[in-house]
Amino acid sequence: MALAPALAAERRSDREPLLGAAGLAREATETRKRIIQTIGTAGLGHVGGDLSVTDILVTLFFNVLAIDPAEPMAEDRDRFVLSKGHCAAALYTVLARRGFFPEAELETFMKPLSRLNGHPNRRKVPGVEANTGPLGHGLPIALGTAVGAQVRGQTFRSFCVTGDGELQEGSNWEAAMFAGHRKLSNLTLVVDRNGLQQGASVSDTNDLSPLGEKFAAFGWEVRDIDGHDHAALIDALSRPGEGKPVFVLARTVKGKGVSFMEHGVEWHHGVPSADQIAIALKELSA
Ligand SMILES: Cc1ncc(C[n+]2csc(CCOP(=O)(O)OP(=O)(O)O)c2C)c(N)n1
Ligand SMILES: [Mg+2]
Repeated sequence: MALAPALAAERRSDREPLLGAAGLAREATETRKRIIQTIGTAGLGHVGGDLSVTDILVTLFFNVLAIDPAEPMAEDRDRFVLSKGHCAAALYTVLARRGFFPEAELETFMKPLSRLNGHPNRRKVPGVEANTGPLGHGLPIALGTAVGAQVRGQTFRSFCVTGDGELQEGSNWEAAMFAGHRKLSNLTLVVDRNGLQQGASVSDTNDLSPLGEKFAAFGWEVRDIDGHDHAALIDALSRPGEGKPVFVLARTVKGKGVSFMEHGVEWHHGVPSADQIAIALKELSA
């Protein structure tokens, strides 16, 4: 098989980031408001995990990723896989606000004939790298892109975001083992460590602890951060690994930003009422 031509030394990410930490904080607030409105309109969604992953996604798309909405499938783009595909509303909101498709389209989320399905589809939505939803598949896909880049000498980076409950899926550990073996410094996995899964805490269900130590034992460089701190996220995400894949243990709060949703297991896929939406938007605007 012919190998891809060598790519220009300058990566897309050598361009200036669109937003710094302060701008990301403002963008994350607007994104959270839009997610709540989108889920309210749809009457469906996974608001808790959307709000916990918002800062991670906003930092990736507005600061870190080498991507271009005008050329979503450019060969040298960074690859980003949202493995926790149930949080499609957060991904769509960030993609729309980053310019991949019109923001008004978010109003069609989960409506009949909309391309904004409950789980993201790469054949329908520009900027979606992989079809996800069944938990445990995103990391193996991102791993494959990173191995491909390593074999072909391509310079793009590969990123994946999983949930923490999702890490109970065995496929992740097979991928983690192989990434360590291949010393894939071009691969970064972020876990949205909100401590909750569907209907229960992760620690009560199948405890992952000590999570950082497990990834370190698999040959990963571990960066343990506050997953809502934009400066920490920029630092952890923008540096590739030093001869190892990078595991960003992003400590987050499920339902982050809305007082009555924070840490609430019922908000995994709870849908706010009109009154609750009004309170949430007011809190986020304060
Ligand atoms: C293989 C598989 N099993 C079950 C589900 C149903 N499901 C959707 S989200 C979820 C919980 C995920 O928890 P976590 O990974 O911690 O996500 P987050 O807290 O970020 O929402 C489950 C069990 C699924 N999507 N895929
Ligand atoms: Mg979780």
